[in-house]
Formats: sequence, structure tokens, C-alpha cells
Amino acid sequence: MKPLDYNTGKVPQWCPGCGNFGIWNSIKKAMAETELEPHKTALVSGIGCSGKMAAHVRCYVFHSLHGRTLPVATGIKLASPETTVLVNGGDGDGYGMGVGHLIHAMRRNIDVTYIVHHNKVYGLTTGQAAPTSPEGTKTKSTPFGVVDSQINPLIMGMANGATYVARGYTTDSDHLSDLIVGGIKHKGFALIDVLQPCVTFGGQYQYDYYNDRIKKMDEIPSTEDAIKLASDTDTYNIGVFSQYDRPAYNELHPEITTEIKAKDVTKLIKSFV
Ligand SMILES: Cc1ncc(C[n+]2csc(CCOP(=O)(O)OP(=O)(O)O)c2C)c(N)n1
Repeated sequence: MKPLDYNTGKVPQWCPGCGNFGIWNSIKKAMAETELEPHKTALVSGIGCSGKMAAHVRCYVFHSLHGRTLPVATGIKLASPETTVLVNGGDGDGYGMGVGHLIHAMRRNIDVTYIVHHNKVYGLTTGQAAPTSPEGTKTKSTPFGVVDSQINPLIMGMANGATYVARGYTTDSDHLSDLIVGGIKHKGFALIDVLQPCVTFGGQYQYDYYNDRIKKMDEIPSTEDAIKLASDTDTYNIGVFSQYDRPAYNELHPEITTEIKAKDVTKLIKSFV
């Protein structure tokens, strides 16, 4: 299939110029490159502008609850390990509402590819502060400026067991699709944080802001360098920060096999008693 073959025919309602368009393109490109068959692929979306992706990619989709993508994705992967599971959602969804699920999915090394639309706000609800909003950011929910310290998703991923941690930028569609291809091919939890301007509510974090600060990394850095590069607040380094092998959750549980399907539930229960 070609990237456009993964279209559903529905027209996205994102604002003109929204960074979600680039992420959409990159997901479809990556699906084409890895030859994903729609009936063997599932995309789980969160709630928000980003979550609307579920309407626009031809494969099995599940438009879940806010912050609850990863429990759904975990269930799909464990019940059907042969299915390729993609997950996407906003930074509010994943790093705020759903951050507890994220930490556990990473430490369990659930074999899914999680793409986070990092726009530094809650977009759909018109621009409240997100966990990625830097200190001092004025939004409609923080009129005097954010006082909490900002979450660093890359360091959170590296520290909590994600075995593939990357950052992309929505306008660099080929680079981003390469990162997604890497995540799909990787056996284990892939966290891909994507810088995605919200052109309507994103304040100063627009294309000009990022274009001046983006820098591509040529290779995967050492752990020490990865932490330094991920902590840099002047430059937004993009690329793969960390990748290593460790068994995925389903590989460590012999009871989770492709032979045991839902219809064999009696056999499954018997195997426990
Ligand atoms: C449990 C719950 N709380 C709050 C909401 C309201 N809500 C809908 S979208 C949204 C913000 C989404 O922001 P983000 O996850 O960053 O995605 P974006 O819209 O920026 O893509 C919120 C708070 C909800 N739908 N469910």
C-alpha cells in the first residue's frame, strides 16, 4: 500500500496549518514503509485534537477515554500479539491525565509505538496549560503564569524503561516517519515525542520558534549525552535518544501466547487453577 491508501476518506477538522497534519502524513508513510496491513494493525487514540487521528487512518481504531490509550493498547497487544499496535494522543492526554499508565507501560516494555503530539497546551479545550508548558507560560488556566515545573518526556521515558525513546518535529515528515518506522520495528515500548505547533492556542510555540531551535542528531548518543541533549532547553534535538533490547512483556509471560485466544478462555482459566 502507498501512504494515501491508508486514508479513510474523512476530512480532518484540524485548524489550517495544524501540526497534526504532518504527524498524520508521517504515520501513513511509516505504515506504507513497514507494509502494515490494515486488518493486522490497530491505532488507539486519546481524547483531544490529536485523538481525532482515529478517524483518519485505515486500520482497526479505538478512540479511547482521555489519558486511557495505553491500558487499551496493552489489552490489544496482549490478547493479539501478532497485531501491530500504534498509539497516539496529546501531551495533556499522555503526560498529564494518563501519565500513570505511561510509566507502567514503559516499565513493562509493552510492545507498542506511542506517538505523542507535544503542543504544550490542551488544544481541543482551547489552550489550558499542559504538563509540558514551561514555567511562567500564561494560558487561560494560568493567567499569572505556570508555577509547576515542566515534564521532560524524554528523560521520563529513558528513566522508566522505555526501550526506544525519540523526538521528532511535525514539519520534517520524512525524518518523523523514519522515527515511527524505527518504533514499529522495535520490539518493546517506543515513545516518540513529536513537537507539534498548535497554531491557534499554542502561544509562542509556533513554527518559527521551533525552526530556529531544531537540531537533528546524527546518531544515538551515549546515555550521558542523551540526558544532556534531552535537557537542553535552548536547542530541541531530534532523533533517537535511546534504544536497547529487553524482552517485551508478552515474551515474559508464557501464558500470553497467540495460541490462547478469547474462545479458549476456559483453557486459560484452567491453566491458572
Ligand atoms: C476525563 C476527561 N477530562 C477532561 C476532558 C476534557 N478534555 C477533552 S480534550 C482535553 C484536552 C486535550 O489536550 P491534549 O491531550 O494535549 O490533546 P490536544 O487537544 O492538544 O491534541 C480535555 C481536558 C475529557 N474529555 N475527559
